[in-house]
Amino acid sequence: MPANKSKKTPVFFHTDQLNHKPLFEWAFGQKIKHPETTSRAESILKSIQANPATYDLRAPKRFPLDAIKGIHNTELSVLYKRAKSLPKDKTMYPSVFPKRDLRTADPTRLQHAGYYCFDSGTPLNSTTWSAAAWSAACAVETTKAVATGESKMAYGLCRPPGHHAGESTFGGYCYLNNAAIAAHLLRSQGRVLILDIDFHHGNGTQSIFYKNKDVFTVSIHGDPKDYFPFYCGHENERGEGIGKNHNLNITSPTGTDGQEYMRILQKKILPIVKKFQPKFLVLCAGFDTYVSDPIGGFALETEDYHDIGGFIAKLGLPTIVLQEGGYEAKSLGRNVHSLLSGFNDFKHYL
Ligand code: SP5
Ligand code: ZN
Repeated sequence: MPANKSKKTPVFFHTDQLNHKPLFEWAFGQKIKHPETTSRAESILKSIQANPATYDLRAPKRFPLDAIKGIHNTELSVLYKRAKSLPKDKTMYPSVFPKRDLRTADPTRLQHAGYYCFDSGTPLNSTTWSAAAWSAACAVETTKAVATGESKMAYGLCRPPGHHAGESTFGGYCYLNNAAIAAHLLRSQGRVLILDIDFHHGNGTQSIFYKNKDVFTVSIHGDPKDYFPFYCGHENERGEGIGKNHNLNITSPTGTDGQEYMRILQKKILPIVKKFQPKFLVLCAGFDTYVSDPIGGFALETEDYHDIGGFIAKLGLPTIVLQEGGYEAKSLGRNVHSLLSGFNDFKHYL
């Protein structure tokens, strides 16, 4: 039997990731129930645990301080650690967001959180740092499982998600950029392609690698004219300096379905892979493209994720799959399993 074929897919998750429980967010003046719930992770876990012959569920053991430092300014972790001393029932919702070039801030003061944060949906409490760091640890372990050749593909159940977090900014329910941390670990071994299929533009990842050409960032998303994060993710953002033409934003209209999505992948992603010749792929796997997602505006069905997984597998690259968004908890586990099965059902070794 060809090597690897009988192996299970490594999956990483740490139970401390469940301690972070944002309760509500402010959305244009409305107080709404927070979409980024613990039930999301529980739905995925249930689906993983229902398939013990397919998945090997493990907990990361090492707290990933070095890996985080590889991407993020230390002020961010100083701020998150400061939030650890908040009383259990207290949450910090930043509400003053200064224009950066006009201000300086002190990350040991929680009231200054607004300097680092860019929206009103990403609060800090005593558990945020640990949950975000263990989420990043999942990304680190997933990366290792693939980089060592143990597995062609592995999945990090990263929650909270990461792709909106920048070098020294957080927002969009994201505190640490898990995908950027993964790519940074890999880049000494060769070129890395980050493909972001979350419904929202991966603005944090884009900004981190905007002036680099060894990490190519591509994001397929709802048009930021209408959707979060609004101020970037437009198609004319192509990278800067030596990074020029190493960032690609692909916007697609509200209602985009699986067929249209597959057309985008075939037409836009294949040529990039052919030209850029990455050694690794990091997939930012958001499922808020699902038809009944409460936030996203696309119309993908569960089977479409199977096709996407097959497309990704066909690229033939060692692949690090990291969880991003997806807010209909009851379908999330099923959709994650559909994507991963799509990858695994593709026969690499025939
Ligand atoms: C990781 C990720 O997917 N983050 C997304 C952050 C989106 N935050 C803005 C959500 C605005 C919610 N508006 C609800 C409108 C429902 N019709
Ligand atoms: Zn999203």
